[in-house]
Amino acid sequence: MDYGEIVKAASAAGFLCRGGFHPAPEDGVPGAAADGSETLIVLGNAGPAMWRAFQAAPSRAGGLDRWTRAQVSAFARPMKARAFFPFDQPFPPFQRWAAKAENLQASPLGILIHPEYGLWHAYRGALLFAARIALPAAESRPRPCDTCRDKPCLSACPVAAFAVGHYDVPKCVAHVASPRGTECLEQGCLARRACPVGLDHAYAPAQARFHTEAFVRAHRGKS
Ligand code: B12
Repeated sequence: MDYGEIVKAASAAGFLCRGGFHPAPEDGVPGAAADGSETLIVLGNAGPAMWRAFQAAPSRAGGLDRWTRAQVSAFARPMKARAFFPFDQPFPPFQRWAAKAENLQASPLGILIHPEYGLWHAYRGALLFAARIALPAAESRPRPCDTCRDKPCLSACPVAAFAVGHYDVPKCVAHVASPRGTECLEQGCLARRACPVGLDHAYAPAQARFHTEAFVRAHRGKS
């Protein structure tokens, strides 16, 4: 099994391979060997490709997470890889894994920023292989936020829910679920949309609305 074959299988299922690494104990990959002899590959989406595959799937009525689990499990099985999902509990540290796999850093909003995709990407799974697979070197590129002088992401939220290192979730949810939050609900988070990086990959309104509604539902379910 080489990285190129995994990239192809992931792409046929609607996902992007987002790099990988050879886990050490401090990476918190459940059940991984402690000696770095195994490989974790991170899977995700950027722009509209995964959304199109999901919309075309007859099983989409079961929801994005269930569809993701079925798609990823189906291609992981013949490769004898163990799959992890960002929505499983307890939450696996996906942002930590993704940051290591692709050499990414967090934006002031807390979301990892990618030099090309900006804030318009997310993670859908990770595969653990019981072999040390050769990986492409993670590119070392500067964090776009370091040269972004005005940081419009930090001033675009109508209820100032974001500050560096802090995200006021109850304030955000209350606004998005209120009549004044219609634009956030229908077009996606205004702070995320204010970022000038990767705008070509921004989610279209239907996808933005789907994720925002899921976010409001998920948070309300817990409160
Ligand atoms: C719980 C959770 C939430 C909670 C609380 C977030 C918070 N304040 O911590 C809620 C429901 C509010 C939330 C909201 C959103 N989330 Co969220 N969330 C998660 C989840 C399921 C678990 C996070 C966790 O506890 N991890 C466990 C710890 C141990 O892992 P970790 O990697 O070390 O933890 C890091 C994060 O907690 C991060 N962090 C801290 N503060 C914040 C604030 C924000 C906004 C984010 C995104 C991350 C973040 O810092 C930690 C150290 O790196 C992750 C998936 C996952 N399994 O990681 C997604 C995840 C972090 N969320 C994600 C996203 C995109 C969002 C949203 C921006 C969009 C959405 N889903 O609608 C919204 C924000 C709302 C908006 N204005 O649009 C993405 C981020 C992708 C990226 N590019 O980095 C993830 C990775 C899910 C995914 N499938 O890709 N989220």
